[in-house]
Amino acid sequence: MNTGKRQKQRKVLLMGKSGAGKSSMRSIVFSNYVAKDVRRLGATIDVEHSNIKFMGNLMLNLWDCGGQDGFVENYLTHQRNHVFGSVAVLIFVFDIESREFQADVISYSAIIRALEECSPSAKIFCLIHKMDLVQARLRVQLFDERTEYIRTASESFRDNVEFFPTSIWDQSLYKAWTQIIYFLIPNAGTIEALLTQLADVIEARELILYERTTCLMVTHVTRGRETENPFTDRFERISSILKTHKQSMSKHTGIPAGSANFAEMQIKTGRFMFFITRLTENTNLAASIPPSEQIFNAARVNILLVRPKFAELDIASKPRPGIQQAFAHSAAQIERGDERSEEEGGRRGNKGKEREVVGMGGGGTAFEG
Ligand SMILES: Nc1nc2c(ncn2[C@@H]2O[C@H](COP(=O)(O)OP(=O)(O)OP(=O)(O)O)[C@@H](O)[C@H]2O)c(=O)[nH]1
Ligand SMILES: [Mg+2]
Repeated sequence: MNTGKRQKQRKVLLMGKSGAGKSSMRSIVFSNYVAKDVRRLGATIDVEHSNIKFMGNLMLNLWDCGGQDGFVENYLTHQRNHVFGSVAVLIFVFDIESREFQADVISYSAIIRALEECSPSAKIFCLIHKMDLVQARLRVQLFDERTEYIRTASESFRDNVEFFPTSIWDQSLYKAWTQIIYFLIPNAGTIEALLTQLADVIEARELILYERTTCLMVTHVTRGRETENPFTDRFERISSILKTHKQSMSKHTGIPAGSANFAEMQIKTGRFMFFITRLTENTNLAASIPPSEQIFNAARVNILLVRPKFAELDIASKPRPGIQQAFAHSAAQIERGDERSEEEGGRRGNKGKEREVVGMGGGGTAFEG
C-alpha cells in the first residue's frame, strides 16, 4: 500500500445515498470542477478510487462509494472488511432535500455499525448537504434538528462525530473540507508552530497557509487586532476566490486548471497590506500585515528565506533545529541597519550568492527564488 517511504496513506470513505452530492463535491475540491459542471456527472458505479497527493507527504486514498441501494448492500455484506477496514475518516453526506430522511439514517446506522466493527478509531464527519435549497431563515433550525437526530444514531461515535452544513454553491464546502484535511495532515502541529514563529518575525497580523492544488486552508495564525476580524469565514472565502481564479485563468489561457497558478498577488491599502505568494511546491501563503513598506519588504524577504524549512515539513517529520536561525531580521532591525547582520554575515563566511543584508543563519544558503 505504501508508495513512498514517509508518505502517510489515509483511507477516506465518502458515503451517503445516491444523488446526495458526493462525486460533485469531490470533483470540485480535488478535480477543479466548477459547481455548474457537476450536472454532467453520472451516478457512481460501485466505488471510484482516487489517490490524492496532499501537502507532499499525505496521500488521501479516497473511496467515493456509489450510494445506490444494491451497492451499499454489497459493501455491508460481501465487501465488509475490504470497504470498512483501515478507515481513517468516514465522510457521510446527507441530502437535506431527501424525502426519506428516516431511511437515510437507518442506512447510516448500518454503515456506522460496520465501521465500529472494522475501524473503531475512525473519525466521522457528517455533511448536511445542498443547504442552498433551504430558505436562508430555516437553515440553522433544520441543520440543528437533523444533526441531533443523526447524532443519536451514531452509536459509539456519537460524541466525536462532527457536522457541517454544506453546498457546492458557496464556500461552506471549503469550510467542511478544510476541517477534514486538517484532521488528516500528520504534522499539522509542527507546521503551525513554524507558521507562528514566522508571523512573529515578520510582524504579520495573520498568516494563512493554503494547499496549492485544492486551495484548501491547511492552517492559520492570527495575531493582535486581527483576532477581532468579524469576517470569520474569510479563510474559506479566500479558498473559493483562489479556486475561481484558477478556473478563470485556465479558461482564458488554455492552461489546465490544475497547473494555472500565479506567482504573487498583492493588495496595498492605507489600513493593511495583503499578499499571497508561493511558499513551497505544495503551498501558498497569504499574509496580512500592517501598512508599512518596510514591514512588507522584510516580510517578503523572510518568507523567501524560510521556504526551505516549510519544504522540509512537506516530506519529513524528524526533529530539526530551531527556526529562528532561518530568518533574517525584523523590519525594525533592517531599518536600523543593525550591526549584527554584518557580524553574522562574517561568521557565515563567504557565500557569494546570498542577498546583501539578509541571509540564512545556521549555515544554510539563501533560497534563490
Ligand atoms: N442544489 C444543489 N445540488 C447539488 C449540490 N451538490 C450536488 N448537487 C446535485 O446533485 C446531483 C447528484 O450529485 P452526485 O454528486 O452525482 O451524487 P452522488 O452522491 O455521487 O450519487 P451516487 O454516485 O449515485 O452515489 C447533481 O446533479 C448535482 O448537480 C448542492 O450543494 N446543491
Ligand atoms: Mg457519485
